[in-house]
Amino acid sequence: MVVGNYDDGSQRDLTGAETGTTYDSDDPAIATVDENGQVSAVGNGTTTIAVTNGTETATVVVLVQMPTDLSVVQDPVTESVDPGAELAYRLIITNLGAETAREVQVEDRLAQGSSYVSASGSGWSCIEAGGVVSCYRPELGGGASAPIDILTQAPTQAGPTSNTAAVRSGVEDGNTGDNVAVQSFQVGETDNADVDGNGAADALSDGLLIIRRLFGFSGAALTDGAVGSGCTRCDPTAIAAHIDQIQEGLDVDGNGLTDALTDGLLIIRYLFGFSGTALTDGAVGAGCTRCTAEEISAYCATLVP
Ligand SMILES: [Ca+2]
Ligand SMILES: [Ca+2]
Ligand SMILES: [Ca+2]
Repeated sequence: MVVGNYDDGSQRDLTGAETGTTYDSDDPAIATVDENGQVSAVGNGTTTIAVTNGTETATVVVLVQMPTDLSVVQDPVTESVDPGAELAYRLIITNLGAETAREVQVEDRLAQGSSYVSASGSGWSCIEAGGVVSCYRPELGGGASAPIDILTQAPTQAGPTSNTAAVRSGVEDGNTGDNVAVQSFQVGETDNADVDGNGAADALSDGLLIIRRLFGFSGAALTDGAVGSGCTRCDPTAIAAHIDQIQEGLDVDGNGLTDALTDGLLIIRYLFGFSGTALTDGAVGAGCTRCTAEEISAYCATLVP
C-alpha cells in the first residue's frame, strides 16, 4: 500500500494506478510489479521496486527465495552384507526445482552398529559425529545433482538394519515426500528359500521341503525325494531346524502366521514361476499385509538367493 503524506497533514491512499502512482522493478527476472503495485516473485535474488507519484519516489528492496524441491536417493540399494564387511553407497542429491537451492544440508544416520570410514562428494563438506554423517554445500543449482559417496563398515552383529538419509535447505521445499531415503538391509545370512543350501531355490526341492515342514512333517516324510543335489543341508533334522528358524521370514503374505496352505503354497507357486492370480488364487491368508500378486511376487523375490 502506498500512502501519500500531504503538506496539510492529511494522508491519502495512492496505491492504485488511477492515483497516478507508477511502479517499476529494477530486475524483472527476480520480481515483476503490476500497475497497481502487486509484486510477483519470478526468480531468486534481490531487486528494488521503485514507486513514483509525481515528483516523489520511494523504493522497496525485495528479496525473493523461490521454493525448491530437493530429493535424495540411495544407490545402489544394498540388500545384504557380511558382518563387518565394507559397505559403500552413494547418496544422490538432486534439485528437481528450477531455482538454485541454498544452504543445502544432508544427514545420513548410519546403520546402528556400523562404523564410519569416509564421506565425500564434489562441492560437499562432510563431517561425522555419533553415527550421523552431515554434509553441507552452499548451493545446488536448479536441475543439478550432486552425489555423496559414503563408506562404512557394516555392523558385526547379524540382523536386519537400515540407514536413513535426509536432505533439506534454507528455503521451503515444494515436495517433502522425496527428502528422506531409507535403505534397509540384512547383515549376515539372509533368510531365503534355499533351505537345502545348494545355492538355488527350486520348487520341487526347497518349495516342497518348506510346504511339507509347514504341514508339520519331519524325518523321511520331510525329505524323501525333495533334497536338491549339491545340498549343504541334507538330513531331515538339519532341514527341519533351519526351516523352523527362518519361519518368520517365510510369512509371505505378512499376516503374522506361517502356514502351509497360504505361505507354503505361495512360495512353491512362485518358485514354479507363477505370477498374477495364478500365484495368489486361494492362497493369501486372512489379515494379509502383502495381499496383491505384485506385493507377494516382490517379497518372494527376496527369498531367492
Ligand atoms: Ca523434495
Ligand atoms: Ca535349494
Ligand atoms: Ca502368512
